[in-house]
Order: sequence, then structure tokens, then C-alpha cells
Amino acid sequence: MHHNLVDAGRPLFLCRSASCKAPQSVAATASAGGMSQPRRPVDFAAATPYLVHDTFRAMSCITKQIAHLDLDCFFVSVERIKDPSLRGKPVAVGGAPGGRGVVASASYEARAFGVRSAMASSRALRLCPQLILVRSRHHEYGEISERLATRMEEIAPVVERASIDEFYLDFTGCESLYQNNLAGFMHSMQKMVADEFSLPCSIALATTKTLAKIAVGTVKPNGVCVIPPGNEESFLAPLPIGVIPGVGAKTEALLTRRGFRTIADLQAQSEEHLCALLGASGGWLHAVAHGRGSDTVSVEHTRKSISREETFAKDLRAIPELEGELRTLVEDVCATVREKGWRARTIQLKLRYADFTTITRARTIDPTDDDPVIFDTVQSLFRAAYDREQAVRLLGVHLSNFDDAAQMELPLNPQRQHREELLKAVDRIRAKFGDDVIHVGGA
Ligand code: TTP
Ligand code: MG
Ligand code: MG
Repeated sequence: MHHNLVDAGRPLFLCRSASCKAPQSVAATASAGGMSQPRRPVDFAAATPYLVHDTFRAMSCITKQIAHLDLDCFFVSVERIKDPSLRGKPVAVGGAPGGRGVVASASYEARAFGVRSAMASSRALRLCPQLILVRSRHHEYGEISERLATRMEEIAPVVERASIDEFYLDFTGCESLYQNNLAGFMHSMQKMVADEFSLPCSIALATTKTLAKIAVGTVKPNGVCVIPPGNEESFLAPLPIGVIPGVGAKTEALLTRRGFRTIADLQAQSEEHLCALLGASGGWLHAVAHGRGSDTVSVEHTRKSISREETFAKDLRAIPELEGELRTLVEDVCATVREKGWRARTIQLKLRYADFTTITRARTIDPTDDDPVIFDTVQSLFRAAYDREQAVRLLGVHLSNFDDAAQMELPLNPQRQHREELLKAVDRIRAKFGDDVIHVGGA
């Protein structure tokens, strides 16, 4: 039976349990992207001897094989399942243009007009008057994301959920389970997501997470990109520096002023020179430009939420007192988030009144681990939600939708770096002396 697993030319499917039914479409075939041959389920237990063999091989050359999958205009694509008439049209999911509504996700047809995520809905409508603006339904997106995560775990040995619509899959050391044709399997995976979830996605396979993330951006939408080991630098060379995760508008402008345009320009510089220009982030930039970067796919990052709740000994009514409680809860969850090196995007408030009526309110913001930013969000959710008529029995703060800080953002300037050090120091003091001794002020 073990022989069958590695029979050359035979399609196979990797599956965790005997009861797991593999769909026809996920067959990994010998030809890249080929779907026509039938396939048999394979389970991890039976495959173990081969995994061990491959793992030794992988350890001896330490070349990783990491796939990054990101859904294309995720929220819009979900809305298109429900309403197929939205297909092929400029669509955005987001808040109403009247208030402070912003675009969460824009279809590629809308992007042709300049519409982007995080843009005010009113501006998006000015840029593209025929834009169809759909209100977001976060609950549904989260559920689909969960189901997709479960499916990914059936087809790959190590899966990290990096955000609501993206995953890292580590295939290092088990290439033989995929017919030694991971490139072909990337196409199979993309087809599986389309067939089973009716969602378009893009996938890149590379030797680091950072490179896979950059690569996926170059083939969106609906693309597959494979960077064979050894081709990292040549792949990166012609790309603009702005594609590097963590290089925001400020760093890009600074580098452009110094004559840097493409990653090739970075490759031509020594690490010392880049560090002199950018401080600690120069070292990271140098590494990424040469095809290195973050390469640990960690299941732990998959943890979905961090939350704290407090049921009060006596119901509370006074706003300063309630906001004081919220501040303590925020400090608590933020310390955990920083400890993990994560940043939260979705901030949720839970409020239970004396009569047990419970409401939750959430907002998605730029990824952060900063107490005042999260507290401001929680406070504004609370002020909008609290009816001031009843006393409050319980308050809760819930963070989710995490990004890996190490991979997402560089310490772009000394001020930010200094602030991070300050927050870490605050965590250490709180751990030693208790939560009440110190509070962090605004940035
Ligand atoms: P992204 O993967 O960044 O964006 P996208 O899937 O809409 O488009 P693409 O990947 O094809 O470039 O984010 C995933 C979802 O997260 C997105 O559909 C909506 C949500 N989101 C926000 O709510 N606010 C934001 O600012 C961003 C960037 C995303
Ligand atoms: Mg996406
Ligand atoms: Mg994404």
C-alpha cells in the first residue's frame, strides 16, 4: 500500500482521515494543472514513512516550499455568490457613503476606476459613479473563512491562517505526496476553491512566506505563480519596492527620493548602507530583496480570537466607571496580542445589560497592537451602543482577524520603534506589579 503512494505518474490526494471525501477536482496530477485523471485518497498515517524520508531530505537542504493562498476581492466574491448579477461589474462591499463608510473590498472592475479598500465610500462613488455598493455581512465572511480553513487543513500538512482570506501552507518535506509536482498541485488547489466554494483565489509557491506573499500580488486575480528555488532574486529584481510587505507610502517615498525604484536597486546595496538609511528595517529589506524573509508557517497563528470579559460584582451605570473597566480589558487583551507578536484588525465590544439583554458591536481597522488605538475604537463602539437607561452587568473586548506583525509591518521609523519598546516595557511592569500601576497615553 505504501508503494502506491509514491507510484510515479499516479494521481494522489492527501487526506487526513479515512472518512474525508476527496473531491474529484483536487487530484494532483503529473501534468501541471491537469485535472483529468482519477485519484485515490491517501491518509497521513499511511504516508508517514515517506514523510520521514522526505523530512530528512528537506532538513539536509533546508529549502522550504511554502504556498500562499489569498482570495480575490473576498467580500465582493461572496456577495457575487448570492447575487450573480454582480459578476463582471464594478462592485464594492463597504459602509454607506453618507457617514464615515469605507470600502472593505473592491471588485477588479471597480479597481480600474481607482477604487480601493479603506477608501471612503463617498470618494469611491465619485471615482466610479456606476459603482454598486453592497453593505458588508461580516458574520457570513467569517463562516466561509472557517470552512475554507478546515478544507485547507485536509489537503496540506501545516496550515497557518494569516487573515480572514489568506493562508500559508507548508509543503516542505512532503513533495512526494504530491507526485513531486507541487506546481501542478497549486492549480488543483485553485480549482478546488473555485469548485467547492465558488470563490476565485490566487496562489504562489516559494521558499519563504514573504516571497510567496509578494508573488501572489503579482498574479492577482485568479493567478498561480511558482518560484523555483534559486530563482528568488531574479524574480524580485524587476518589481517595484512598494510590493515588499511593510514598505508603506513613507518608506517608499524616502527610498524613491534616494533613487531606489525596483528591488534590483535594493539588491545592489549593502546591508550596512540600507541600515544607515532606514535603521533596523534596512536589514529586513536587504534580506527580503535577496529572497529571504519570514519562513515559519505556524499553526499557532491560526488562533482566531483573544478576548476578556468582566461580570461586575454590582451592575454599573456611570460612564467614566464603565470606560475605566473597558480600559482595563483593552490593556489585558493588548498585552496578550503583543506577546504573540500579532496585530488585530477586528475589534469587538460586548455589552450585557442588567436585564441580560446582550449586544455586540465590531469594527475592522488597520492591524494594530496599540492600546490607545484599540481603546479609542472600543470607546467609540461603546458610546454609540450604550443606551444609558439601564445599568451594565458585563463588558467584554474581543480581538480577531490577526496579522502576523513580524511579517506585516516593519518598524518604519524610530518613533514607532520607540513606542513598541515602550509598550513592551509597560507589559513587563504590569506583569510584575499588576494592571493598575501604569497606563499608556496617546501616540
Ligand atoms: P484583502 O485580501 O486585502 O483584499 P481582497 O480580498 O478584497 O482583494 P484582493 O486580495 O483580491 O486584493 O482583504 C480581504 C478582505 O478583508 C476584504 O475582502 C475585505 C476585508 N478588508 C477590510 O475590511 N478592510 C481593509 O482595509 C482591507 C484591506 C480588507
Ligand atoms: Mg484577498
Ligand atoms: Mg488578504
